[in-house]
Amino acid sequence: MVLGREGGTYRVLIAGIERIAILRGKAKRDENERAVAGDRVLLDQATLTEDMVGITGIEPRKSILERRVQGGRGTRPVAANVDQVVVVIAAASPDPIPHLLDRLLVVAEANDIPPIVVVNKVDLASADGIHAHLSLAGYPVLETSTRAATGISALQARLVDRESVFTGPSGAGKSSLLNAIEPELGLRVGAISAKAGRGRHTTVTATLIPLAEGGFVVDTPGFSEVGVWAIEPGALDQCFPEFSAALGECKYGDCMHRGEPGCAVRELAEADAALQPRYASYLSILNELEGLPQEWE
Ligand SMILES: Nc1nc2c(ncn2[C@@H]2O[C@H](COP(=O)(O)OP(=O)(O)OP(=O)(O)O)[C@@H](O)[C@H]2O)c(=O)[nH]1
Ligand SMILES: [Mg+2]
Ligand SMILES: [Zn+2]
Repeated sequence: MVLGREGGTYRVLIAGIERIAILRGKAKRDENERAVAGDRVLLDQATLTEDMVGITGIEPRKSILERRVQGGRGTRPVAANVDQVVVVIAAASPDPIPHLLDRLLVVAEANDIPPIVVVNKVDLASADGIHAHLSLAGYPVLETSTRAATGISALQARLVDRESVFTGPSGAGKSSLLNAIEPELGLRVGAISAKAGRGRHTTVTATLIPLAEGGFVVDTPGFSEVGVWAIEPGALDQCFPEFSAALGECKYGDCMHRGEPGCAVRELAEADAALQPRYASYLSILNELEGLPQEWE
């Protein structure tokens, strides 16, 4: 299991022990076959006794989280085999922005990685608004407070034996939650970490942190900046689970669910007030996607 990469070397976990590894042979020649955090790799047995273990190949990935290369030339893998995205938002301080939450959920959906939502800081305000916003989407919504020490074990149970990427707005309490779950981590808490992190996003790859109970968390602060860019506009509707009953029911097969006649998605949204903010997020992300140069251009 690859925990992370620093330049040309990898930190890998072999039978519970962390070792340094480098690519060898075919794995080294094939530039596209770069291993990333979360990859299961094949090792050269003969190198197990050496200082640097040889990686000879990468096992097929069950999922891959990708980020756009700066300047828009293709994508680059960030983390492999991610099982779930944990979207952390605060009930207050900073106040939740439903549209930002929806963007993060869309990024997870577009990468085919199931998300869960954690509403932290419930000691400051109620999570009812978030529950209402997501009532029809069907995502698990947990409530936590690191201050009041509530909901931590329920979140911890969700992380066991899985690889989870934490994402969410700065100040929501991601590092605080991880520290509450795994006190040995000693992650930096406070607004400063975001600023320091932002500048490094382009160069630092994701790092997997092993959890004592089994499982890994990924501490890339950049996931929220992976952005919605890689999504084909016509596939955005599939990133909103509550639209599913209406998909395929529109009058036009290529309906984008804006104002087209006979649009089943729009009818669904107009019939149910609970769906309207999510539909508004859909429209806003759609406009954004169509304003950006596409991958095939
Ligand atoms: N009231 C309250 N404050 C909290 C809670 N959890 C974290 N905080 C505070 O919120 C602030 C931000 O917490 P962090 O854990 O650094 O937030 P983060 O999501 O990691 O932020 P970035 O690293 O900037 O993305 C800190 O001052 C924490 O002490 C909570 O449950 N309740
Ligand atoms: Mg943090
Ligand atoms: Zn439609």
